[in-house]
Amino acid sequence: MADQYGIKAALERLGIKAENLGTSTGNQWVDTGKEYISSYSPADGALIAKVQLTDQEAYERVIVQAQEAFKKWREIPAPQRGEIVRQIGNALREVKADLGKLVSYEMGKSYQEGLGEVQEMIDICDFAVGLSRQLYGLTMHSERPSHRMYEQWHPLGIVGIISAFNFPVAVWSWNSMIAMVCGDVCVWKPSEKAPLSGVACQHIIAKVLSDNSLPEGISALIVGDYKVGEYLSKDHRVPLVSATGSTRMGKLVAQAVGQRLGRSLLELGGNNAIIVTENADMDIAIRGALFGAVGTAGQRCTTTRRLIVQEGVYDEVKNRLVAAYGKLVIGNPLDEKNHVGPLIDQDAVKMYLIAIEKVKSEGGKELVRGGVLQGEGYESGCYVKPCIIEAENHFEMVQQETFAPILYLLKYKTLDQAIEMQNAVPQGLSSAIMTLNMREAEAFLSAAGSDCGIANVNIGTSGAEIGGAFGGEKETGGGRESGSDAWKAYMRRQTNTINYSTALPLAQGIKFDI
Ligand code: UN1
Repeated sequence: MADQYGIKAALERLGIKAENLGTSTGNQWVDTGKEYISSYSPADGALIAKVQLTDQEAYERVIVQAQEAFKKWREIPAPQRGEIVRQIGNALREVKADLGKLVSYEMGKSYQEGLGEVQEMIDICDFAVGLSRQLYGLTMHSERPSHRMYEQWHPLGIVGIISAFNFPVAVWSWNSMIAMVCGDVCVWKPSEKAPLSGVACQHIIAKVLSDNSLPEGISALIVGDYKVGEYLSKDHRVPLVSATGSTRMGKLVAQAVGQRLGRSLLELGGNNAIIVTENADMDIAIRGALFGAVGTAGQRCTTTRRLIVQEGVYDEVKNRLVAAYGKLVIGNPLDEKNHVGPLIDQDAVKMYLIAIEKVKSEGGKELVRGGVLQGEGYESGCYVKPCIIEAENHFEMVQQETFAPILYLLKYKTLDQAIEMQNAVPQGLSSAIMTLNMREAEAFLSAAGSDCGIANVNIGTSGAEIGGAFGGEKETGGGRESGSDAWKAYMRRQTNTINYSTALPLAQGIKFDI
């Protein structure tokens, strides 16, 4: 492994060895004796390290330990649980550069975005600490005299977290930090495409838990593919499974969890659009579209996949975007001069190529040509050119999420048409409008406007802050994670009615005297 970016030292400080166990009940690692999966960097194709797979037996140990830990963790007052999360946030501040580097190297996003991802973890820790004193329930007036009614929120138990490769650490922390202050214990299955980021986080959290003499089982790690994910989704001891990934995966999780009437929290595919009206600030529109489409090499669930442009400004937008794409520098994500890094692996490259061919066969016209980069610096075979394709909204490929930097350019006449196009896809995660016209902006945000979970004005579709509830509608799965009152998904609500009178009046005035 060439080490001009200091990867070796970062890995060492994060506790990553050549071979790592992949199952942890908290501080204790379990040797399953099973095979190891290899984590290769899409940046240079090098083997970073290996991680051992979790088997059914080790999974059992994890769950039994988590059940035990839950009994103790739920007894600890929420603000004290918040104190533990505060310490985790501080530990993350200390390793921000190293963890950001690992995320960048293992997943392929730029180092800046790797740092941003760790910052997102720190932010959610801060949010969760405050939340630990604000797990509010309502009080109600009883219809009966000398009765009191209120609701309280209790922890659920074990929360299973299945996360995707593209945000290998932040999305876990959105779930786990909130779940932890809520009094839940967590079992995390990181993506098998970025397992080292998971192992690194487990080391960080384990130290905080053991420094505070907390029991094993509060935050566990399991590693593997969908089969290990199935352990969680089929397990009735896991009342909530929070899953991030493709719609295909989400449907399988939802079915398995639904089968046992458990709860699932799904954050699945997006097919996000920006509407650019004739009243847009063009500098903002172009910059927003550019980062939205090519940031993380198009591998965010919030990536801008469609640009819906008013016909009067269509040529201007097209020409400026094409010029901007011409300035993009593609290469090693750890080299800060590069804007765009690699796709996660060669399968993703294949999907990208298939999508381009397919959309062209449907009538799409390549404005900025795609293709796979070869030669020095591109040896991993995972680097592709961000491309722009003039297309129509109803094309089969335009209706789908391809996790790659392909931007579809679409034309509209009236805002109603644009909103209709924006909504006419199966997914409903993020959306945006670029306009300085208040009527257009408000129409887009109204009930008859965007049908997405996220709708922005003069901001691209990606880069949401943790303070809001994150997630989307339709095939995006309906779940909400991170800020606002998303915490309620991690708790169970209990309605309590207390009678402090000397009689037993029945509700609804029912008489039942003997
Ligand atoms: C994801 O791609 O799964 O809004 C999450 C964003 C990031 C999170 C993306 N804060 O782009």
